[in-house]
Amino acid sequence: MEVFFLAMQGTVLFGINNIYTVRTSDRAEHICRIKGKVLKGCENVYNPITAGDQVEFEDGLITALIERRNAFTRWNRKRFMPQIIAANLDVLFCVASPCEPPFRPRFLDKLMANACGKYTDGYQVVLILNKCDLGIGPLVSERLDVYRSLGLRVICVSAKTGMGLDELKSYAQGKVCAFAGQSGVGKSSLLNALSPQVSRRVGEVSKKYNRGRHVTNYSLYVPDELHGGGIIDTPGIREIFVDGIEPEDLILHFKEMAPYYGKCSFSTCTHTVEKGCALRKAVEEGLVHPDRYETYLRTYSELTEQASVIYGKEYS
Ligand SMILES: Nc1nc2c(ncn2[C@@H]2O[C@H](COP(=O)(O)OP(=O)(O)OP(=O)(O)O)[C@@H](O)[C@H]2O)c(=O)[nH]1
Ligand SMILES: [Mg+2]
Ligand SMILES: [Zn+2]
Repeated sequence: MEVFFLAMQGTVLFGINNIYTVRTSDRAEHICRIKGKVLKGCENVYNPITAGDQVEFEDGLITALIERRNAFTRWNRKRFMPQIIAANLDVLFCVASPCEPPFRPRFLDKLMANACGKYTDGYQVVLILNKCDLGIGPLVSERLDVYRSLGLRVICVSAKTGMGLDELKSYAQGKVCAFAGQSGVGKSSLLNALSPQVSRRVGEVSKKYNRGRHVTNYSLYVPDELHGGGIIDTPGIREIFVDGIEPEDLILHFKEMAPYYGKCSFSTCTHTVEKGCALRKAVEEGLVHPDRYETYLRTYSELTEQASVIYGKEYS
């Protein structure tokens, strides 16, 4: 007798060593591998499938990836490929802490510019400042004000004391949200605090180096059974390299700089050194924060390096 398996559709909760746990709408979980060597549409990426992906599978084999609505990705500089971190999001929570590990605004600038990359239509970016129980110093406070002035929503919380968690919870409810950020800022602690049924491992921040220990090593989607949506916890990022942005378009990914696009003396202006550059003038006049512009310059130079590797393009 022949046995036929019907193709089913489900959401990827997590994958470890190319073995994926896929959840169907009846809440059953299925252990699956990818059929064949490479899944169609997943060529030239570091990892074909991630938490939040929708897939078709049959008899424990994933046969197709359903086209993503969007994804949070980053450029894997070692492998020269994009890395897909979380898929099909409504919200990306960029998580930071005021200290332990230190607040790194340039990292956040890049994380947020990256969040507007090519895959990322249609998700909100929100800044979560965790560990507020440790106090917020004046420098951190000043940068938070800069972010707020750009229209970015900032939610101050503490996974430890529970402060601000109601606001975070009500914002997240019914949405697919992912936590992204440096190691040790408390992404897994926040997931544990918001989803009492979960107890993900959390790790001490190294006293010697004042940074996290990269405790989480794979993305995990925890669906919210009651309200729909859910939370994706992701591994800490040491350094973020933006993915899917052409160097000449980078200016459009910094909200306050975008209005200067096309306003410079030269139409090919890279906004790095040129005379008659409208963005440089805005920085000089104090209309654009110099530190954010510094992030632009560094990211531009990384992107041109990336483009020269991928396409053999040369930028002056
Ligand atoms: N004081 C304080 N400590 C916190 C808070 N949230 C988390 N921590 C601590 O910060 C450390 C790191 O927390 P994790 O949740 O493992 O951080 P993570 O961002 O998931 O780190 P990776 O998985 O390595 O990316 C742990 O020692 C937590 O107990 C908080 O709100 N306040
Ligand atoms: Mg973690
Ligand atoms: Zn310019």
